[in-house]
Amino acid sequence: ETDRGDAERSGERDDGKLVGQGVSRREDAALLRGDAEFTDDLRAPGMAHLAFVRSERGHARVEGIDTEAVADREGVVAVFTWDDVAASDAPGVLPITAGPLDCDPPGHPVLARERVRYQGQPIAAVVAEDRYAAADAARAVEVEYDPLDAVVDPVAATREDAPTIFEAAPDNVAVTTELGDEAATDEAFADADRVASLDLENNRLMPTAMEPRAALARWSAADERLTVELTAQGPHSQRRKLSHSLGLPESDIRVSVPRVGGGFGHKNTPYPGEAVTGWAAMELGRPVKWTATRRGNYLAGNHGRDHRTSAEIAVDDDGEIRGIRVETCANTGGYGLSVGPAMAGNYGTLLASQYDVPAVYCETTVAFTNTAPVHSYRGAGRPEAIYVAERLVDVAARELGVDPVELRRRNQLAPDDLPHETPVGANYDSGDYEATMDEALDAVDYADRRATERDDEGCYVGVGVACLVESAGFGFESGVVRVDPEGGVRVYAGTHSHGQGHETTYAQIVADELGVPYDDVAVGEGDTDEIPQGTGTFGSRSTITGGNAVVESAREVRGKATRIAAHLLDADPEAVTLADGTFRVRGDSGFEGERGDSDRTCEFSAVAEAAYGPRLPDSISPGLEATTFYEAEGTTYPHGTHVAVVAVDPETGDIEILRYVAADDCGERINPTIVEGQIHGGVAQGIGQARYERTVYDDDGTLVTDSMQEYGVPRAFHVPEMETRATVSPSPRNDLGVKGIGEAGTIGAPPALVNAVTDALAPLGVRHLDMPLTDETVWRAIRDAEKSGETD
Ligand code: MCN
Repeated sequence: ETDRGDAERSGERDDGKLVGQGVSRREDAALLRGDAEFTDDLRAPGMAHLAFVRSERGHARVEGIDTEAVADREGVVAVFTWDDVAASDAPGVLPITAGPLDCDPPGHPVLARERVRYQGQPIAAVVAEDRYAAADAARAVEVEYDPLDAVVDPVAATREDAPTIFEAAPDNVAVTTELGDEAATDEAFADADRVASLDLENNRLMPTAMEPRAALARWSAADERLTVELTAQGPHSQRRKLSHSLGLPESDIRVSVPRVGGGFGHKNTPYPGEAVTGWAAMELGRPVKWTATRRGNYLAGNHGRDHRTSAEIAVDDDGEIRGIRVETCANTGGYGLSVGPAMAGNYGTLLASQYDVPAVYCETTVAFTNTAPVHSYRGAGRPEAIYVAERLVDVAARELGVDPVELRRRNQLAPDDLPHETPVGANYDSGDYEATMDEALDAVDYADRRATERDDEGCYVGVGVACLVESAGFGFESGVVRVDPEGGVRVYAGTHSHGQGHETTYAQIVADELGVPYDDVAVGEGDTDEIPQGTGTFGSRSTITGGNAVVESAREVRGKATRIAAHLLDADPEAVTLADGTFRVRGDSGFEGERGDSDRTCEFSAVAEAAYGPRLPDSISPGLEATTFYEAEGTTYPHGTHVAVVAVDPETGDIEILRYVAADDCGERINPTIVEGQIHGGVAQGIGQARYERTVYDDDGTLVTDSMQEYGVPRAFHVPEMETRATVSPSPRNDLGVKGIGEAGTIGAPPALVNAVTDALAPLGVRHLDMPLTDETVWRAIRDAEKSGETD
């Protein structure tokens, strides 16, 4: 089914191809009707339920765990602590996947070993006949703590007087990384006419997927095999992590991922919850299910961002950017040993944004603190980097007294400059950055907006522009195209959609490539038994890697199917074409079989049947399927410009977003409607970061914002109408010409909004405000500015 409205808006192709059309998402009907199955919907005969006893302390020695009182309770099956795990064959520790660190801390134990390092860390697991009995019993387990001093701020954690979190890292530094040439950058700064500087905080966020994490594990004694159904962004990487923690070979584990209600990066890392559920199922020999509560998810699910940055930009009076110098301290929490430190280390690669900056230097210190682990949250380092760069450009423009758009224009890389290697190691592939920016500026009538300082109600009006580049396409991916004897096509990929719509877009890609109807192509993801290996969905990588993997497999299947068809049609394979599921012999082939005509046809289903039957010639092997392990020729760099127009009420500090325009370029768009949806969702989350979301810990490591009452996730009415525009610069680094789009919105929105609000308040002398820009923050800034104006 094609939604013509969307398709027309997005420029439907007239060559009949599905790629490029706004086909409606096929997964939505089941999701909207409530028919889709999520992990918590699953049941297994004899299933028991697991609940965690979580640390209520941010930092403490665990002196005793009194499980006796609950062990005999009705319905309680077992209570486990670290001692039980240690007595089993399982290593019981999560893998350290952070890349090289400057220290050698112990891995995260699945149940606490003598010490807890963040509030919410699992200490014991209670398994009971039902979920309520498990939760009640977990609450009744008494833990005796010897409290230790805690530190929650990353900068404070690196000070000499800070409590030590891991003996292996006495200074609490996980790793320090440098990017770029320090000496060359210092020189550029010394030579430049001016230097503008900025201290800023990238606020800590808690990913709030609608569905909390969950797992259902079954141990088959007969097969000696563990099956875990869970919430994840990549089944194969979860299998690898479980294999590590449980001491089982990967081949003895099947991971199956049903529908997932959002991930945003936080369902991609190893956790105690899933590992302990698997371990308990093996230990008890019966199925065990665990579903995190919202509070449990907030306490112990990975968080995102949390950077403290001092940044400087060197510019000449004519507006040429000479250099960018950045020092960042990133929080990685109590056990940030997964992607967090690596992500924080790599974030500097995008600090040049869209500009030709000759010298960039970035030093990042990643610090342990007594907070939940910090890892990737939608954007994973890119929003942090672009926020720094785009705020710096605005501040520099203000100091030079030039229009921020003109300063961007003066320094933007031109299409002919690409490919372009930045001083911090990014290698941009393609794009017309200025044209994309102009799309967004035209849409908001930039010049008019800029001329308005206050509206009729007395509100300050501001325009904020943010140009962005992101990197996408990491690692390999597998793609299988399998045709059954009846002609049904089944596509599998190692990625896993958790809201992105792969079932629709992969079917579009394969239907085009194979020449069969869209409805004949089914797409499956998420089962390690269906597809041997995979990397997963994160970093806006799926279309680039999974999409191109299924294309290559479809091409191979089409080639073989054409050879079989040629045999059946008694024709030269070169003369056989396939469209809409029918093979035809081209009339001008000059090749005539015994039927003597050129209108010979054969259905795809007949070819499929022949592939598995006796009609196959000896020269062609049976079967009709292909597996591809695909790795892109290089990273792709999607880009865009987001523009926000705001009105700030001086009486209340309220910000009204009058216009929000996102012009993005993700190369060839497989499905413009889905692309638009991805931008909408990302912008909504970016607005959340810019305006509402603030994670607060007390000094002792207690999470204050541990529910949706305290944590400001934007509601529908907080998200304005937004408009999307597109430019298309195909990536030369993969056959589909695609780049990623899953994170652009979260990258563009925070700097666009902060630039807009600081622009609005510029007449008052407000230069910078840290996110979130709550009404109170803005109101105080206005009041302070007015007061100091009075004093002046
Ligand atoms: N697409 C397209 N044309 C392109 C690029 C993408 O049509 N040139 C389509 C894709 O085929 C896919 C969607 O857009 O249907 C997103 O594709 P892509 O950019 O490849 O990103 P991934 O599929 O790898 O998704 C990851 C990305 C990330 S990193 C986060 S975090 C995120 C996001 O996607 N989390 C999400 N979008 C989300 N959307 C939902 N609903 N829920 C989440 O948790």
